[in-house]
Amino acid sequence: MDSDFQESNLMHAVNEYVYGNLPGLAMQVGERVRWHVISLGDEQDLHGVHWHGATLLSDGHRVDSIDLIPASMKTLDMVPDDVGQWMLHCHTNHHVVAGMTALHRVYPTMTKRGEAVEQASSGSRIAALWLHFLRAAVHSSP
Ligand SMILES: [Cu+2]
Repeated sequence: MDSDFQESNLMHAVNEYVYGNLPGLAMQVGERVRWHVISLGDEQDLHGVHWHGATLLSDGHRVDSIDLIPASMKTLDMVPDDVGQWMLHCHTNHHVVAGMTALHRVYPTMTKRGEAVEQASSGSRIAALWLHFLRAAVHSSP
């Protein structure tokens, strides 16, 4: 079978969700967030993971994107400082076109009375988020 045709029938997902529909990537300003990112698959699964709206520490380097080769994992630390809804996605063109995007939401820190605080004191908790970057065949009804 033609390899381009095969590729056209694959979706590229983050935790099995595509096109920004992955729930649960929520955090507060100033919170310490640890991201564990994993690439599964074969030589087709070379990912360039890019976070918008924040930077991360990876092996002592301040980054907003990383390379992720197949069968590998990286751990990165983030302290978000901008409220908003931010995209994270793969930079490999045919992956992002086939769905490899997600959104992470950064909320303001609230006081007990529900008022937003400009900057949270860091270190309140560490949130661990796991992301799996993989592709899967499109299933269709017979
Ligand atoms: Cu990718």
